[in-house]
Amino acid sequence: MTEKQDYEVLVLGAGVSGIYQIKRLVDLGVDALVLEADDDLGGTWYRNRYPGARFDSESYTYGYSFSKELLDEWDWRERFSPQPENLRYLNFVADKFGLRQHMHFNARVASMHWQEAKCQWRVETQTGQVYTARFVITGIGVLSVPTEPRYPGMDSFKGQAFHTYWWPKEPLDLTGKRVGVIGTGATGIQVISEIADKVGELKVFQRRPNWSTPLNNSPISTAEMDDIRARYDDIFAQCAESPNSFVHTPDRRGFDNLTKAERIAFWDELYASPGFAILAGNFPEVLMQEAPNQEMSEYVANRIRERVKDPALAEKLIPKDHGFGTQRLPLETRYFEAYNRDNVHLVDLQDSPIECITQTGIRTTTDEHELDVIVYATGFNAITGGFDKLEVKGVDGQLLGDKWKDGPSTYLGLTTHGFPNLLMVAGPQSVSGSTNFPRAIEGAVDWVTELVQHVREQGHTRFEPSQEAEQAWVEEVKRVQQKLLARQSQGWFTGYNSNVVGHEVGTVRYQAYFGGGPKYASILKKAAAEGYDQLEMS
Ligand code: NA7
Repeated sequence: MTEKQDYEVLVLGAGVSGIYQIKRLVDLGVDALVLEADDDLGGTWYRNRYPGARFDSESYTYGYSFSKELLDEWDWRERFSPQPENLRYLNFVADKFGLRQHMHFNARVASMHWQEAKCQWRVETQTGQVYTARFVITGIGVLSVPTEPRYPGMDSFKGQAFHTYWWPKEPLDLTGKRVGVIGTGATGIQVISEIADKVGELKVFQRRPNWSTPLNNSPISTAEMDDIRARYDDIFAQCAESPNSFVHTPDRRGFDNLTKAERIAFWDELYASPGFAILAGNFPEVLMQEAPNQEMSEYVANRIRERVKDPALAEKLIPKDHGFGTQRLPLETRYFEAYNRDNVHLVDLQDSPIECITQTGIRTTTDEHELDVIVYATGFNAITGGFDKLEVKGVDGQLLGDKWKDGPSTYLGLTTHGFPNLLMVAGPQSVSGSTNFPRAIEGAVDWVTELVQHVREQGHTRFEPSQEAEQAWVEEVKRVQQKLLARQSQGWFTGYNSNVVGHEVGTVRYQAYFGGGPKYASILKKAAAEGYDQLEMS
């Protein structure tokens, strides 16, 4: 029997986005299939198995909100749940709603070509399997393409070496091992904190330090979970009103209306509060204006100085090149205390850059570091990386890669001109890269699904955004980004990645919409209410 190849909708990716997307389509009776590159579902939570991987979002704001039954049945055990539990949750959802039968695994899409005459997409996997579909919806994630440095000799290392994204599935005993971690972003900080007291010796290769503040994780008791369950409506309503879609809302008392002592007392509270309170519950001025940002940065620097015993080492861990919150804020659990341990050593790459990887470790300009394991916590080709890996050919054979050569260009982060019937959940220039991810994608999946329904009901077969609508959205994305102190930051939010050509220092890209969840939701709602009049349909 030959396998069915033609579907009305193909969904790319069985992560957080793809799971909800297929649920909505199946409920509507749409003939749809998910193609997943990996051998199982879960996306980010399937892959990132490194020790310490966990939510920075309160767990109960990360779960899906669409099903009361699901909310009733699932118990979160920690305020910031770890990766194994998160993967278990996504499997629970897929199994509960029978979604696995609508997924093909080991189906890494290599190319997607628009066939105008047939008004359909021709999708081919790396193994040569061909599918066709009227609509394609991507749910390929914002942090799904890991990037490694390009140091000479990387292949010659005789020990174990891997990117955190590819941390081995089989248990890895690090007891007594000499481990090197390159990178101190959110991932590096999680892994370093977790393994510091488990390895023989840990060397952290830091190029630029990041600001980082306590996660303040704690278990969730049964009674607390019952209370959370009773408040789910309020919790999700609170997220819907918060710019970053967390349970934290900015403090609008006015930075200058308080004395410095009052501000510090407030920051002491935030420093001891869970999650992103210190970012999302802070004064908005901290992220928008130089002087408040400097005062806040100095406050956090002093907290680091209190926690790291060696003053010279503390200074090396304090960022000097960017202000607090202007890059993605990693949250930590005893990260700074790790450096007080005798078996943990910071290798400052600003003093002695890496020259090469050798058979036995890492050579810097001044030292030879003998290692058993090298961990590349070196980040991702964020937000647009998943698209760069696909050969997407639109109208008249235009390549999406060519169109987006200098940065993405979309209408609402969901569609792009010249690529009909292509919808992107968590696409570039949406809020998915800049807010609490599941809150953003639920809104996007709902919008996308309702659009597909609308197109079908109107008897149309093709749509794409007008060039003018797309241009207007790109201008809005730029306008908002230019208001933030983060606009020049060397972080993945703004497309920086030293390991990807075209993303190095000095290149500013407009990859995400920073206007906040509530504003974005209202823009989507308006677009739908106005009959999607910015989309050309036929
Ligand atoms: P990030 O935040 O992009 O951090 C990557 C880190 O790796 C950062 O410290 C980089 O230093 C460092 N890096 C990257 N390339 C190199 C080379 N070639 N040499 C030395 N150091 C290097 O990625 P994460 O995985 O930590 O976090 C990504 C998101 O995943 C995170 O925000 C969460 O949402 C989940 P640099 O700053 O470039 O000097």
